[in-house]
Amino acid sequence: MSAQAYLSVSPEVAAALADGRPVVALESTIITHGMPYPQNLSMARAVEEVVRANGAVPATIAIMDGQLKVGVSGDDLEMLARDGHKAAKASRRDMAALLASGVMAGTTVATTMQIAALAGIRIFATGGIGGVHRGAESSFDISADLEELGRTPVSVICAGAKSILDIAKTLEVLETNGVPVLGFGTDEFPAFWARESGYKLDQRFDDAASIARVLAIQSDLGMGGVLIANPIPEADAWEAAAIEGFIAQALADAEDRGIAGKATTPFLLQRIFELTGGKSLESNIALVNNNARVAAEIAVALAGRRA
Ligand code: PSU
Ligand code: MN
Repeated sequence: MSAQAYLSVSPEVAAALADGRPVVALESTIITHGMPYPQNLSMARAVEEVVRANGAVPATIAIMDGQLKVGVSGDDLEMLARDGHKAAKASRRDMAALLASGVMAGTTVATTMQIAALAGIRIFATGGIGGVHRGAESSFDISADLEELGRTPVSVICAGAKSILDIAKTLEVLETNGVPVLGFGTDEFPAFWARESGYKLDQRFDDAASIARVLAIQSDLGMGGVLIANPIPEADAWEAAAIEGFIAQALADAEDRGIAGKATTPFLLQRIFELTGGKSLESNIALVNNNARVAAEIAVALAGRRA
């Protein structure tokens, strides 16, 4: 069988793709492992509305019932959000086993990119990507997201990487993997909750049409993914110094409890949520919506170029 045989694309998404209309992929680890219930469900629904309001069709992606599902909605979306803590977190290497067992799983940036590419979707909005963890020189903990960006031709719109990660090393690995990092209205790589990280980018573009032009050429060249870094809106942003204390505390707690491997990112997000009294989640939701808007604008511009 071909990989396509495991794909299950919703009628709405399939029709949009067949007509060459703009589609934006959305990940589901952010639902299952990135946010608590029920805020994760309202976020998942709201972000789809933002994509629609900006002229594209949303395609939330997950692994369910032994299928790679593209365009998860209704009861399935609700189940994913409600029972997400029991669901698996699907990285690239988990896919075959999860398809065999039929276990429900949220898809990470890496896995969502893979499935989007299989379905023919080129644009994907998320919150933040995984990266090189602090202390990676001893733990070797580097997210599979960075490899996937180098190899899979899907463009990811994110708000940078959280400073729970080592941002300098993350940018180095992106360069090694040949991943273009384009600032959207910024000269700096943003740090998720904060608009600035202190690390300059080589490429800046200020509108969706200019980004779409780069993506079209990247595709003509037969190259891999592109990372588009879109800072959190000013009104929802934190000062880097204000969040750093919470991050340091969360990292210390993770070490005390011996948290490692794929549990690390979800643990840190949950601890920061608790330590900020829920405020980190409000900012997280705001930046995801902002990324969905920009992703839809880019998808519309790209569809316009092809027409
Ligand atoms: N960052 C967030 N929320 C998330 C994630 C990252 O703010 O939910 C998820 C994404 O799905 C990302 C994954 O692809 O965590 C990275 O996990 P790891 O570090 O285990 O590769
Ligand atoms: Mn890891």
